[in-house]
Amino acid sequence: QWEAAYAPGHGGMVHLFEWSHAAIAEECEKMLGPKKWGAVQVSPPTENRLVGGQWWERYQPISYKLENRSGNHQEFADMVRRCNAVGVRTFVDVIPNHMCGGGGSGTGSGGTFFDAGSLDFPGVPYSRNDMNDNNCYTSSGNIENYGDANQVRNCRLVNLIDLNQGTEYVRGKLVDYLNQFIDLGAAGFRVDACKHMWPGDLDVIFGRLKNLNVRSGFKGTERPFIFQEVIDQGGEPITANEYTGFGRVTEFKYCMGVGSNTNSLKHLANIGPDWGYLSPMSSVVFVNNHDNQRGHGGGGHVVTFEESWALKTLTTFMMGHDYGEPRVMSSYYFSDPDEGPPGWQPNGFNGGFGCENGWVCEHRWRAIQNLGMFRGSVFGTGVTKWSEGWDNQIAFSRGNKGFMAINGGSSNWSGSIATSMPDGEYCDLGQGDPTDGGCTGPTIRVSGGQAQINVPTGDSPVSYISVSYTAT
Ligand code: QV4
Ligand code: CA
Repeated sequence: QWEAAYAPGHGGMVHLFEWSHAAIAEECEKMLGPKKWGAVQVSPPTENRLVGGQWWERYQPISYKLENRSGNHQEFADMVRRCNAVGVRTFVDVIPNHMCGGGGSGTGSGGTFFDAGSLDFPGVPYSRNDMNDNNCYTSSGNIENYGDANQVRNCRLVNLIDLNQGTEYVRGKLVDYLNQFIDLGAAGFRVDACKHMWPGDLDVIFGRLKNLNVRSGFKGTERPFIFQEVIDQGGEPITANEYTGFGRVTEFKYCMGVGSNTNSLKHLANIGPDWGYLSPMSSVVFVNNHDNQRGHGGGGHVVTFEESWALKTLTTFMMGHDYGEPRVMSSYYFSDPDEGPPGWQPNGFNGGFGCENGWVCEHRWRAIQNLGMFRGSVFGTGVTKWSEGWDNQIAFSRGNKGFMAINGGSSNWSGSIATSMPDGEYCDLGQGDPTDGGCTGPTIRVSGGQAQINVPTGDSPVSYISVSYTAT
């Protein structure tokens, strides 16, 4: 459950945070498919508690019915089908650790009644016996000390009603919850709050999931791609390594690792296990995520869209380098960290380099939008011919399949750089788009193991080429 079943030539995932199912379906057809991104991570599609429109209310499940502000069951199914049709996989954000915050009662985003005081969720159904309260020994009932693995797993995370994944009944409900997405054609899961569940329970639950759906175009042997959210920045008894036996794990150290080297890109050459990180096969990597871009979930300096220049160089590096399975965050602007998304959806893709009306759309930026094509076309190769310029500039090849140059300096970087690419004239995917046999922007010529580069500084300080996108 470690390999993403990406379509051939596709690579990398984009987190379209808070996008509706209908808007994602359109983005797959107009942008992610043609640009050959591997997958989209979607916000939790299941019924949630209505707290006040904050983004985080979606992390408070009421039932496993597909209905909330992103859309309903039919819209979710339509999205997955249309994305698969253009070679883009869907990864679903799932929340098996808990239900909503304790206290009060009401109806969720799908109209289902719940009572969070008496721990009654008739929409599943779950009741008091399915919860962990009896296994938690803190006085508040919440997690009070991250130094005690038992309470981290059996007590409530910020008062969110904690499910007991140790019982057959709860396991069965969680397996059904995840299998419904596989039936609809989804290809994997971002699993929320795994630090707060016992690894042995997760192993059982993931092991019972169906293979990816043949009727959605999968081979019938592929397992769902599992990546688990475990924030391990050291210093706690629970480690990310406890979870790598049955899926990948989000490598949060990577955010700080790249974020603290924006002015010394050359140090990133061997990022990975040499830095004490998870093995390449076990990790999902990202420059920032929906939590740490707004001060939730883990400390340290992370680079976000607010530092657009650094985000472009680091995202290009992440998508080009061979360590970990990369995820690109696509955000909306906010001034209050609790603030929900704009009340409308992003404008449709028309070849431009962002979105309007409050959406950032990092994945559409000039420097970033063609990275899916690059990643998909260098699959199976490692980093070769690493080289460095004089002013925070790096370049490397991916065997004989691709080459990239990143200009973290303050002036153009031009010259002749060693590469393992074959001779040819290639479309510079960081500066323009491939057309039938050509390119809308500059090209890069490779001859005799040398690439002639001219990487600008400014809006798109990166150049990347692949054998799949020639220009002659
Ligand atoms: C508050 C107090 C509690 C108090 C309670 C009283 O904090 O101490 O007991 O009120 O009712 C929201 C509020 C939070 C509130 C809670 C329960 O922000 O103040 O508790 O609801 O009502 C997101 C947000 C949380 C939010 C949660 C549920 O980040 O703020 O809580 O959604 O709506 C750790 C974990 C890691 C986690 C990270 C944030 O190890 O797993 O914290 N990350 C994931 C998600 C994250 C999500 C959750 C987990 C929970 O990425 O987005 O939390 O699903 O590091
Ligand atoms: Ca728990």
